[in-house]
Amino acid sequence: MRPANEALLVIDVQNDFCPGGALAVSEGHQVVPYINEMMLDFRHIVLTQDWHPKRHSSFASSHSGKGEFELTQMPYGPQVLWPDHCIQGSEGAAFHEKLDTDRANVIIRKGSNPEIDSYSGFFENDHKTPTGLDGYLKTRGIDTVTIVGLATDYCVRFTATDARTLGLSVAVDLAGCRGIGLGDSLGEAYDEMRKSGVTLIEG
Ligand code: VGL
Ligand code: ZN
Repeated sequence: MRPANEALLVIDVQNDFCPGGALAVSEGHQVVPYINEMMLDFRHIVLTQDWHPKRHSSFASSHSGKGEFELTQMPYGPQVLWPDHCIQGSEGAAFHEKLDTDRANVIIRKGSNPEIDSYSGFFENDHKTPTGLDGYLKTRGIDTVTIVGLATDYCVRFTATDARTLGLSVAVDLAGCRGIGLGDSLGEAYDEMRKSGVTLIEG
């Protein structure tokens, strides 16, 4: 059993990021048995859930003349435009049915503000507006996190680098992650995570 200062952060293991979903990550569902097994080893477990209102500004369908996976400029910086996904209350936003959600101590929902996307479990994409997860971990005496989930190159990456910025010790276990892969997004994610002091555990 891991000590009480450690938590497992399980990022966005939701139907829309699994094969058949609106923003399917190839082999996304394969992380589920691995993560269920890992959860047995941790005293603190946090799940994040991507949770968008309809017509969210990160959806290509909310921008006329823009296509899915195109880049656009938002007031807070560049933003990839995604297919509609993880709509609040939809089947696509639900956790994968085999994920052992009963073991979670807390579920952080993110991406609910229509004007701004939120990849990280800690901050919205303005890198300023907190979700409250930092406060949760600090008040529970947690200073070390292991991160798994979907997708390696977006929500896992930004959760990991924000955790480092907040002073946590961070490992990403790649056997429990799968990526989207737009251009070199995966290579860039590995570089940025390494540069910020994240330990990458090779899958
Ligand atoms: C994610 C793109 C859009 C993720 C969420 O979970 O990595 N990616 N929304
Ligand atoms: Zn999203």
